[in-house]
Amino acid sequence: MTDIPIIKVYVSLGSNIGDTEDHLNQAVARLEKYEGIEPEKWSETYQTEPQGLKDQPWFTNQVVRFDVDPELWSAEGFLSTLQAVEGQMDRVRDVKNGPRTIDLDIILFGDRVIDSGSYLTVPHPRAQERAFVLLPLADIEPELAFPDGTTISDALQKIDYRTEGKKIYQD
Ligand code: PH2
Ligand code: MG
Ligand code: MG
Repeated sequence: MTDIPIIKVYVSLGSNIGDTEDHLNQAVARLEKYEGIEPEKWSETYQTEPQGLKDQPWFTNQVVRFDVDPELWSAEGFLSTLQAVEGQMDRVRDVKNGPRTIDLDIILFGDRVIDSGSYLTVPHPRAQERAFVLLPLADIEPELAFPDGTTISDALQKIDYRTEGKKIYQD
């Protein structure tokens, strides 16, 4: 018997409606109930300027690392569970990039590179451009490199952003 190693899965959590911190905690608590999904590391939470659609409330963002059992979960299966939790939490997909009670995005699924069309792309195609993903990721895995070799500090050097305590400004 060979041991199949767990997969480190980094998930970006975001909320900009209602009690945003509570929504992030609730999402992690719901995911933890599934066999083979264990939250392992939590970043700080940040208040972040909206990217894309500007005319909406600031977001609370966080990155959480889950240890995932690959015998129980494929990346697609894990994504459908994230979407199920979003649905349980009254996420309504109306305005693209608009306000949401909870958004759960896979940033990295181990070192896997997946492009299964529009359903799932891993690593997340915009992760390296978003300070609200990179800074929380650096809290929990400062030395992390994306599968293409880009480190968090490489990516942060290429974008314009500024911080004020736990606030992240990015146009
Ligand atoms: N999510 C988006 C679009 N814009 N901006 C911030 N600051 N945080 C987010 O989580 C976010 C966003 C689409 O999912
Ligand atoms: Mg998103
Ligand atoms: Mg999403």
